Amino acid sequence: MNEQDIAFYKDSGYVIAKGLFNEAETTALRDHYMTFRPAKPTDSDSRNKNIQEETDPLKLYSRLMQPHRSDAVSLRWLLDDRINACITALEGLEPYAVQTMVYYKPAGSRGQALHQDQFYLQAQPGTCVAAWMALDRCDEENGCLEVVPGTHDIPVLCTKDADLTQSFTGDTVDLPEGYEPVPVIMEAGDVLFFNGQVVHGSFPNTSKDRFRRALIGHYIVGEATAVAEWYHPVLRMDGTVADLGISQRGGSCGVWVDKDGTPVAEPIGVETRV
Ligand SMILES: O=C(O)CCC(=O)C(=O)O
Repeated sequence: MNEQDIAFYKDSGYVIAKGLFNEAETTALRDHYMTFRPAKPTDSDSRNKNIQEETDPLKLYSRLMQPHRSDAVSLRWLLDDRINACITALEGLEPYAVQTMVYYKPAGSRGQALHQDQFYLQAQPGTCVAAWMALDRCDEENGCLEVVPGTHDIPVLCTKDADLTQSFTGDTVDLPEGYEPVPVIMEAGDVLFFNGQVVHGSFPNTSKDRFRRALIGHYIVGEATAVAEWYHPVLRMDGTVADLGISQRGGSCGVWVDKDGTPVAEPIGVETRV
């Protein structure tokens, strides 16, 4: 990360580290996750509650959650020195590592409705940071990640039901006029860093035959002393376990109000979806 990257992140809440992982590393990770994959996901897994149709491409390729807890390759990637150096440069302190996920997103699959990661992670104080690594080229056709500029320093917004014909997850947020998602075009090996407030998501993969695989790490800032229960154990970047508290969802959430013609998100709502 150079000074320009850090300035861009401070202004926008996101920045791409181009080619952070080389071609050989990226190919090895892609191959690894095509074999390290659970058998057909079961209905008893609440993460799959919106994946019911036998013909849904996500039935065979639902996302992997927390693979680093049983897989050394995922753990090594989560704690990689390059990722640590980027987040430390962007946030000023070494982060804690709390989650890995792998998205396969085969052709024809739905995306994930616009949301903020901090709604789920509840890092306190501060926020979380995602490292979203493209394992394939990602563009609008195969449902690349989309971010909403101008949302990196707003409160966590109140959530509502998402459109399940477009999204495999059920929560989304309202956006006022003037706030639009923009596609983040990435090559395999690029890593997008974004903070937990940035509203983001993805649209369906409309390609005929392209995967849109991504490896995602979630971190919380070094100032944090608590995070939601799902994200424990919390790891220091040297792999040792840190003793942080458990934070809860709920409480106040952001609602867009008009301030002299400009939409501003104020923490005056109450979150009921916990
Ligand atoms: O990769 C995607 O389509 C969405 C990922 C995402 O929103 C997340 O990791 O929070």
